[in-house]
Amino acid sequence: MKRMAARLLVGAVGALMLGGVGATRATPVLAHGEAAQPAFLKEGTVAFWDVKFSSNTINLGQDLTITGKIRYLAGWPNNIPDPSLLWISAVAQGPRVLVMERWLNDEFTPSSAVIAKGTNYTFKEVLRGRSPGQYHIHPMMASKGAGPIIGPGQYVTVVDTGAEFQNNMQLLSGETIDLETYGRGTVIIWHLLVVVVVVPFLLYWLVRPLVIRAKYVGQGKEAERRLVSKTDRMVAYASGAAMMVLLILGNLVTSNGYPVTIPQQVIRLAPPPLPPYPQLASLDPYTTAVTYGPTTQTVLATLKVTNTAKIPITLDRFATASYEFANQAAHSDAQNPFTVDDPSPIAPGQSRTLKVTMADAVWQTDQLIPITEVQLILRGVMLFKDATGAEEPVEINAPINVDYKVLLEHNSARLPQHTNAF
Ligand SMILES: [Cu+2]
Repeated sequence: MKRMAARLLVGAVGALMLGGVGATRATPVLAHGEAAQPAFLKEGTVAFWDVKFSSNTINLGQDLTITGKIRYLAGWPNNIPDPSLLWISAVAQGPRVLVMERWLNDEFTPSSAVIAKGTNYTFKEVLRGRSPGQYHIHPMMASKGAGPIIGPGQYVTVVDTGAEFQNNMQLLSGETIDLETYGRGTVIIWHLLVVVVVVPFLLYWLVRPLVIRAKYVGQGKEAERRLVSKTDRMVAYASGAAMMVLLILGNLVTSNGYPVTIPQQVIRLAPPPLPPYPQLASLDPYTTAVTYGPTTQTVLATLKVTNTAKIPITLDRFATASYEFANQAAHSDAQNPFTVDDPSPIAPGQSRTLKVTMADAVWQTDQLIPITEVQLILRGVMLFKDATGAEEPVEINAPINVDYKVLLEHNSARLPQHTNAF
């Protein structure tokens, strides 16, 4: 009896450990792990700019609107399937907000949207505060084949008003339900019933000493017969039968309880195209040169720009991953500024070689330069602006020349130094 109790204890600990492995979460990293995503994925897929949050504080149950512009880059990485479907969503630390509305190109898009690379879109999403606290929230473009691609995030505080949060919805039958609590009792009861069948089955097998069973195999055919006993078979049949009864019962109870249902709808909406952006600038891809200095964390981009508009233009911003770098000459308060060697406007028809210097720690801290990847490329959108304020996003897709000599010296400086004092 004592031995049996010990075995059960070992089994229970084992079950807890198995459960624990599944439940273990990665050590929290800064924000949402954007830095851990490979550069080709975050820079080469979707560029975000003009992302705006309507507020940084909302009450519980109140709405927040995120708007912005995106481009599915034509230079989409060739190791990811071409984009075809988009589901607009948001990232927060768990289900802290609800997505109430999704809009693409000013079209209400409650379903997945048909999209294509090399295309610009505008988006809007309405989020509702669901649980009080402060959360880092990003717009997210869940793209079939590429996964969730997140845009610039911001901290949002959901203020506790003391009221209980409700997510009411009227059904087609006229009945109003609260999605927060609807069917909760049913879910709990069915989970418990399954646990009643599954946990004893798991414990029954977990208490078997594994090593002794492995020894039977080593001892040959005669001993092997002891691996699965008559009782083992009975337990398996009984558990299987109990599970079958539960499934049939579940089906009957549900179809009787909810006689009128419709299947979940699969609708794919192609948004109306955006009015085209004005043609302001072209970049010569063959003379574009990008170098990166690892110790100075500086990207130097040499771009041959031609003004294809009828009025003067300037390079205003550069959008890549969830960053929007801005020309210091026009944005003195920019969070991620860059400088242009000649900030004066480019005249219509004129071609000029611009030297753009982007000195920023985020190149390294957010691993934006794909030093360890097979495509050492800078990708994103250069935003050109004319005197009227009109803008054109122009894609850049240029190989990066990393100063490896400096990188090697930088790395060796961090290695333990040899001494010759033998
Ligand atoms: Cu975040």
